[in-house]
This record gives sequence, C-alpha cells and structure tokens, in this order.
Amino acid sequence: MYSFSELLGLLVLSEILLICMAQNNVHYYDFVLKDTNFTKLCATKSIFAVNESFPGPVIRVHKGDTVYVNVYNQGTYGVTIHWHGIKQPRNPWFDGPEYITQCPIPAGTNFTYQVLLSSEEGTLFWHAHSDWTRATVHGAFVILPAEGTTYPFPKPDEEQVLVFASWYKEDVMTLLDEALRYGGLTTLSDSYAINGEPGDFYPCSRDTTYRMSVDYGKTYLLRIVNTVQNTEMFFAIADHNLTVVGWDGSYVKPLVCSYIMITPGQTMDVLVTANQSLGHYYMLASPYFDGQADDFDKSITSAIFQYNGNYTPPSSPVYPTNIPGFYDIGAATFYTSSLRSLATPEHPVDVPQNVSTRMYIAVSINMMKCPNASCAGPDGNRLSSGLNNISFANPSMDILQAYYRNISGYYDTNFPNRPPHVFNFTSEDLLTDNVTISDQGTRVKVLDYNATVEITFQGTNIMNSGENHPMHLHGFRFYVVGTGTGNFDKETDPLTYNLVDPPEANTVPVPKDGWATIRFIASNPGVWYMHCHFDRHMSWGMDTAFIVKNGGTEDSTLLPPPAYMPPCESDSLYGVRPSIFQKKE
Ligand SMILES: [Cu+2]
Repeated sequence: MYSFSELLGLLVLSEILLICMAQNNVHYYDFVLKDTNFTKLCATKSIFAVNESFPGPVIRVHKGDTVYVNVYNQGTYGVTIHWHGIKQPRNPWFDGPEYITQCPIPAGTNFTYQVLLSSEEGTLFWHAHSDWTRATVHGAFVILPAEGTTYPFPKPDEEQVLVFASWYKEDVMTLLDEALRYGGLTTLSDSYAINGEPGDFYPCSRDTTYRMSVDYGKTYLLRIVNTVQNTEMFFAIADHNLTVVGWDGSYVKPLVCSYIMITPGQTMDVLVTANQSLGHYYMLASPYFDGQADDFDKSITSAIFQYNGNYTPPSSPVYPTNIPGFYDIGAATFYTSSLRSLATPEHPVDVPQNVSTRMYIAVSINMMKCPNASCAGPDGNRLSSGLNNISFANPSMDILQAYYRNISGYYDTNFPNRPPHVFNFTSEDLLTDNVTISDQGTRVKVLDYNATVEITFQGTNIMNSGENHPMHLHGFRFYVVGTGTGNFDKETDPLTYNLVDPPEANTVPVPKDGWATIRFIASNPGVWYMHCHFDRHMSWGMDTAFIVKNGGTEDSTLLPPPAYMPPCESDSLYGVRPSIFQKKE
C-alpha cells in the first residue's frame, strides 16, 4: 500500500513525465530588455539590449518546433520583437511589427510570443520591430534539421554564428527622432560590427576584435545574419573559398564563390573549410552601395579566422584580395542571380506557374510637401519614400486588431496594383515634377486565400536616389523568379523567369535602376507587413501590408487572438509624432 505522500509523489512524477512528453520540441526563452552599458570606439554608451548582450542570445531549435519567448520590457519606451523569416502559419498575432500586428509592449510589462516553425530550416534571426530598436535588439535564430534528418550536404564539423550590425556613437532613437522631426537625411553609423565588435580598422577596437578559432582540416558552417541598419555588405575570408548552401532559412544548390553579398534582412548559410597554411586570416564585411547619393558609412568591419596549432602568429592577418569594392554592382548582381533552390524530393519547390493577382510596385525615395518649405530635405520638403507613391503611415491601432474586430477608420484597402504615373522610372533626370511627391496613407492590399501572387518591384531613380532596396515580406517565403535592369518589360522580361528552381527567400534585393519579380501563394491568413529592410526607408514610408482572407475551413482560418495583447496607447517614444501615428480622419 502506498502512503499518501508516496501517491502524491507518483502523481507529481507522472505529471512531470506527461509535461515532458507534451513539451517535446517546445522551447522557452526569457528575453529581458533593458538599457545596458557597452564600450566601443573609445566611448561608453547605454543601449537597449536583450539579456545584457549585443548581439542578443541565439535561439537554437529544430525544424517544426514551437518556441515561447517571454519578453520583459524593462526599458523606457514600448517595443515589439519580430521573428524574421518565420512564417507563423495562421498566427500573425505573434509576428511582431508594431502597429501592423500588435501595439508595443509598454515599458514595465511583459508579453509572451508563440513562434510556430514550419518549413524553415537553416539560419534566420529575431529583432525588435519598433522604430530603429533593431539596431541593438537582435540575435540569430538557428533552425537545425528535424530530429532524424540531416543537412543536404556533408555534416559540418562545427558551426559559427556571424551577426553583422551597425554601431552609432549617439543614441539611435534620438538620431531617428531628429531625422523624422526635421525631415532630412538620417545620420550614418560610426561603424559596422561582426558579433558586436567593430574590428581592427576602428579606433580602440583591436583588443576585442572577434576571433573564430579553427582546426586545420575541419569544415565550418557559418550562419551569417545581416542586421545592419541601412547598408548591404560584401563578405569574404582571405584565401578561403565560400560555399553558399542556404539563404533565408531555405537551402540552395551549393554555390562556390570567393565572396557573398548580403542585404539587411537576409541570412546566408555558408561552408568554409580550414585548408590553408596555419595562420590568421581576416574575415571582412565591407559595404556595398550602388546609388548616386553616396550616403553611407564607408568603413569596414573585420574579424579573424584563426588557426589553432603551433606556429608563429603573423604580425598582421592576411587581408582578402577577393572582396569587391564598395560600388561593385556587377559583383553584387552576379552573386544574387547565381542562387538556385535545391528542388530535390527532400527539399521540393512549389513555384506558382499561373498568376491570379499581379502587382507592379514602384519603389521610390521622394518627398512630402512641408509647410513654408521648413523641412530639412530637398527644396525645404520632407524626405519620404513610398510604394506606388503611397508613403505608409502607421495607424494608432494595429491593422490586425482593426481587421479582426472589424473596426473601421484605421486603414484603407485600396493599395494600388500599379504606379499612379508610368514614366521612365530609371531615367537620370527625374528631379522636379509631380512624381517626386508622395501621398501619405495606411493602405493595404487584400488577397484571397490561396491567391497566386506575382509582384514585380520596379526600382526608380527619382531625385537621383536610385539604390538597391532589400524588400522583405512577413508571413511568407517567396520565390525570386526574375531580376533585371532598366524598366520592366511585361512582354519580354517574363520570358527570362526561372520557374524551375528559383531561390526561396523572405528578402529580395531590388537592384538600382532595375526590377525583381517574386511569386508566392497566399496560403497564410492574417495581416503581413511588407517593407524595405533599410530602416530609414521603412521609417520614411516604404511599406505596406497584405490582409490575406480566411479560406473557409478551420485549417485556413486565423488562429484566435491570445487572451492578452499589449494595449494601443501610443506609448512609443514617437507616439507623439502626429503625421505618423494619428488616427486617420
Ligand atoms: Cu530601401
């Protein structure tokens, strides 16, 4: 006969067992966000960071798992976190972009995100999605193959996360506030960083340069994340070839190259074998910029690929001769257009062959009129940006909530399928006519469930501001079926599409004076943000959102909202910015 306490013990034990079984493939993380001091570039400043680390903690799970992240906001203003590249099937409530799927988590409160993984495998990342908090609140999201499966390439001996970011000497939120208040250019970063360290080519940084120790003969999987604020990067390791095997949490056919180009919002999985003479080799991340404005931080961040063993260390690491220069459009374009999805039985593709919803979206930097020409942009106007000449304005209640609860007045559903003016988008003299002025609005595009969508993004050169734009879509992974230069020709350019093995991605570079076409199936009901992943372009309005309707069955219907969502009280630091956050009349 069992005693009462033994019975209780058994009961507790069996409950623990049950919970353990039920928690198979479920992970829990605590993110404590607060202001934390860091010293870089010879000065100490306080940044908003997760668990006192920059970059923040790595989330490490297997394909198909579920992750709960409890976010404690111990900062001074509202914030949200986005799980970049994770589709969150039917679950937009936890996607994260502020005023799109939720309002900010107020300072002093917490909110638990439920992150549902499905087909993602490889490297993604998480980051804050409020104003420019992404600058310091970010980290890698590693998704290993599902239990019992393996990589579609020989298993690497070891792996290494490399996160590229920007560092500003001044407070990032103050810089953004000033730029938006006066309507001029945003301040450039003071350095880039690899895993939080600027590297050897910046003052006061040599002692902390990030070093990756390697053993001769081993192959390493580099999980590369670009969360730089406003610049694409080339990356190379001196004397070592790179083999790209993954892009945005999806595998690609192995591509051997001497460098990669990676935009903000992109992630790349890259193999490198330590097969050179024992020594120290620089790993460089160097900016890529293809615009005429020449408005970018022209510095280079470095880390060191350092062999273990007995040898005399060189006075200086070997410098890569294989990294393209800042303005090398050819190198960037060649790299991006060389990527192909695996398209194997284990990693199949499902490229939509027919299109039911076609959109042509002009991506532009432009202006909004400023009263009395009192702003700091061109001709006293306010710098702006837009998609089809609509400069997106955040509503004061998130679009998801307004849509779900059928509350009118916060958004319109008339986002245009085509640009309002058709002209020579890539001309060199688009300076002062009406195409330079954008309308502000919160306009979204409504898609039927399972619509097959094609979007051609058209780069424009209004005010000579043409440059590469990394366009990012939430809630989906799309196929990049084509890209090219000049104005898109709807008769001839589609003949060049790759509908067999195009790469899958969540962020596509739209080249300066060129176009890029993506396709996806709208099989994820919800509200999904789409925006340029340069934060300054996003803040200026290069954004819109899709509402994907329910499909009529339980499996194609939005999951119900959680019991608690952060309240919409405009408690963001910038809640006072009237042109952006006021309720539309
Ligand atoms: Cu952009």
